[in-house]
Formats: sequence, C-alpha cells, structure tokens
Amino acid sequence: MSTGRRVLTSLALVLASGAALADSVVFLDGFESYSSGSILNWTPPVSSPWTLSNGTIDLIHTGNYALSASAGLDLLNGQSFFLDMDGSTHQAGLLDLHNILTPGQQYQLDFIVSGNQRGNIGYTTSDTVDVALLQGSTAISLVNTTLAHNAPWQIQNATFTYQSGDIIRFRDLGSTDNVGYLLDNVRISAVPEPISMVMLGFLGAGMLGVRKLKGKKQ
Ligand SMILES: [Ca+2]
Ligand SMILES: [Ca+2]
Repeated sequence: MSTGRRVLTSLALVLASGAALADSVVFLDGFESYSSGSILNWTPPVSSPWTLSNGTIDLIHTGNYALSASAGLDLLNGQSFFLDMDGSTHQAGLLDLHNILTPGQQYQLDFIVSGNQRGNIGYTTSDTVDVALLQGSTAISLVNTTLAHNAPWQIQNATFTYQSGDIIRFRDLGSTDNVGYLLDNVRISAVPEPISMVMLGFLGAGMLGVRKLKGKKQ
C-alpha cells in the first residue's frame, strides 16, 4: 500500500470509529421487562440501577387506567410499559439512576414523556418534568419543562459530564394527586471525543510525507 493510501485509510478508520462511538448506547430502559401487568406503587428491583425514595411511581401497562404508550416514538424497546411519575400515595417519588457510567465521560441522555393524559377528568391539568444531575449536594438541572395533561409523547434530551458518584434524578415536581407525567425509554449514549489535535497533527504530517514522496518521484 502506498503512503498516500495508508494516510487515507487511517483517516477513514478515524472517521469510522467516530461514527461508531456516536451511536454507543450504554443504557436503555423501556420498562418492558419488569412485570406482566401494571403495578401501582412499583418498586424497582434491587438488581436494577434504579432506586426510588420519598414517594411512589406506578408501572403502567398500556390500556390500563385509560393510559397509552407512545405511538411511533417507542420503537427502541417495546410499546407496552411506561411509568406514571406520581404514584398512588399522593406523593410523587424520586427515581434515581446510578453507578452505570464512567467518570469523566460526556453523555447524552434521551427519554420520552407525555402529559398525564387525565387532566380532563378532574386531575391536574399539567405536570412538571424535572431531571437533574446530583453531584453531592449540588443539583444541576438537565431538563425542566411543564407538560399540559394532553401533551403528546415527545423526546427530551440533555448532555452532561458524569463524575464519580453522580446520580441522575427524575421527578414530577410538586405533583401529589396520584396522576403524573408519563416516562419511557430512558437512554444514555456516550458522546464521542472530537478527533484529537494529536491525530490531526499525525494526519497533517502524513499528507506532507505524501507530497514529499511525490516530489521526489517527479
Ligand atoms: Ca416502554
Ligand atoms: Ca399531577
């Protein structure tokens, strides 16, 4: 292989590896595998990376309680189960995700949410989706948005850099009427590092070498 072709092959490999990293999903939970039916005041199993405190959430199977999963947005991990983030004890719980990420790495968090779907039958007409990165006693807001009860399923996302011990906390801010926003398909992907300056320098030197070789041949 000529030097020029080697340099181009190296560039192609670098670009290809970047494209692969952009799609590197490190966590995905569509809540499909926990139960065969709805569970009010659901407790995540100890074997899961989730913990729940200070209140409750419900695991809902589509069709129960007049609730439905997303149409078209839930393709990644099934369309049956999702969470109602204000359970059935008049206190919305704190749902925490921890110990699944690498310190120092940048990540993108995606998830889908809908309004509570029942504001038209006497419950709150909106709920606030609040997601934060807890670093010790500091809370960094990742998503804070208020959804009308009839807001359709939609994607929310945020990027963050994970530090050791950080917790990602989902909650329905201020909701105490047993009817909260609906959550599904929590996905975390590693954000690829940009091509380093060292690599660019290597490529530049390689291209310079090609030019010199061509110059000698002429
Ligand atoms: Ca689901
Ligand atoms: Ca509510």
